[in-house]
Amino acid sequence: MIDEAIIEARAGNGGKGMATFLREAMRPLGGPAGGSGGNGGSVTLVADPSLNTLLKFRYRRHFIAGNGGNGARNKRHGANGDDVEVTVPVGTEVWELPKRSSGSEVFLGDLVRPGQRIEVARGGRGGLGNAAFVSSVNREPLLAEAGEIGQTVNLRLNLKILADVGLVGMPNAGKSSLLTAISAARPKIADYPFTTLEPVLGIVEHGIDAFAAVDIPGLIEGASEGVGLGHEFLKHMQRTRLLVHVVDGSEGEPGERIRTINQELDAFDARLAKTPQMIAVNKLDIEEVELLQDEIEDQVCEAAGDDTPIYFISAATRRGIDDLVAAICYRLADMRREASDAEAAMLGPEYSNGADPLDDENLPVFRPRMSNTKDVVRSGENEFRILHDRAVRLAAGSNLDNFDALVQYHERLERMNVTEALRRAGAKEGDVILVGDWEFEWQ
Ligand SMILES: Nc1nc2c(ncn2[C@@H]2O[C@H](COP(=O)(O)OP(=O)(O)OP(=O)(O)O)[C@@H](O)[C@H]2O)c(=O)[nH]1
Ligand SMILES: [Mg+2]
Repeated sequence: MIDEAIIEARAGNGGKGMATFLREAMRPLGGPAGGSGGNGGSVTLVADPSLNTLLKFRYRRHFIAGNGGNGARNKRHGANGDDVEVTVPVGTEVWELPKRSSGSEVFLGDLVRPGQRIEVARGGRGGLGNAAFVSSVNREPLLAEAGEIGQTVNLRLNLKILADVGLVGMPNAGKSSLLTAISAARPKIADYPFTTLEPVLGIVEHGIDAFAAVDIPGLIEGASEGVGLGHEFLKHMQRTRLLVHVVDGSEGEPGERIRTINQELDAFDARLAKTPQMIAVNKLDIEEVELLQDEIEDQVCEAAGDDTPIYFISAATRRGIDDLVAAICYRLADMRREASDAEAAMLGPEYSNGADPLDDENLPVFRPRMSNTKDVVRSGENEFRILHDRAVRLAAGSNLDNFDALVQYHERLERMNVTEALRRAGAKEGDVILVGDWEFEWQ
């Protein structure tokens, strides 16, 4: 199963605003007529319940949204760039990789509900054309803005299966047999350890109730340190609400085996070890299991604790299976009732209440963080560079060699508080001010 992928999402740049004047034969005065640039397209991840793995990202890793079109004459806006939607399986965690090797990953969000979205890279806004700068004091604006650069992010997608119930236990205990008995899933079953090599999800229906269960490879002592198939599958247990701990009743020392598994869960994640459990002692159809039932129960109870319910089942003959499924449903219903509203929204009761999850207005929608840089830096002894985003874009879209344009630019710097920032940074008359490719003297 492919449950991790690295992708790049690149949003589109905003289009450039235009600085131009209407010069028609019949209208000698004309007027500023440069249109604004269109917005760059964004890249959004969408949770799609029809996907089960991140396999598709093996073949495609780059997702690039369209650039905004440039503004044009006659106040014509540039077209907006095309957005890109990338579908991912429900249960995908999204992490932004650091831009520098020294940085750390940033968690962007968790797509736990069908239809849930995360905008991971926002398109740049289009630059304003000079028509947009007309005001009562400036009827002939010469300025226009360059478009904003779209965000580019590298993401690590980590799929953690979302299931209500996780089946854990030693190899050969009968976890896959149990999943087969209770759902339409058909995992491989065989008489040797490590039959199951990757997680299998099944939907279990019980009357009008239903829940999702996930079967993972068997665990053995040292699994949390990589022994056997290791712990890499345990992450799929982290979001279950209930563990059904399957024990082979026909093997000796059931209590010891339960303790071993619980120690491995704890070594992997202490919270996982606190997930409520039910014990399913399997293979009740074998005669000695039935004969030793009381003894087994005592040992299991001692290892698992008094408040952990114990069920005797036979996945092979289905004996005890209905009782176990009913008990799981009751338990889950109790938990849903107990969970606070906020938690309930995250846990996703959509399997049971038939509500359309897309209708949920409380669905969290994640947005990318906006970078926040300084407005001004000192770049030399008598030299300062303007970093303020709008000021930089305004300079890039304009011709500051034109004296009138430069005067207007200074007025804008004042309004955007960049003048103040320059003063605070220590700029004095005669100092050199750099902005993008432009350079002028501070006055
Ligand atoms: N007699 C009997 N045998 C069973 C029962 N359930 C499972 N088995 C047998 O036990 C063996 C292991 O079953 P699986 O369901 O593959 O066990 P598992 O826990 O998924 O094993 P791994 O995937 O290797 O961890 C198979 O030979 C099954 O036929 C049962 O209720 N009674
Ligand atoms: Mg199995």
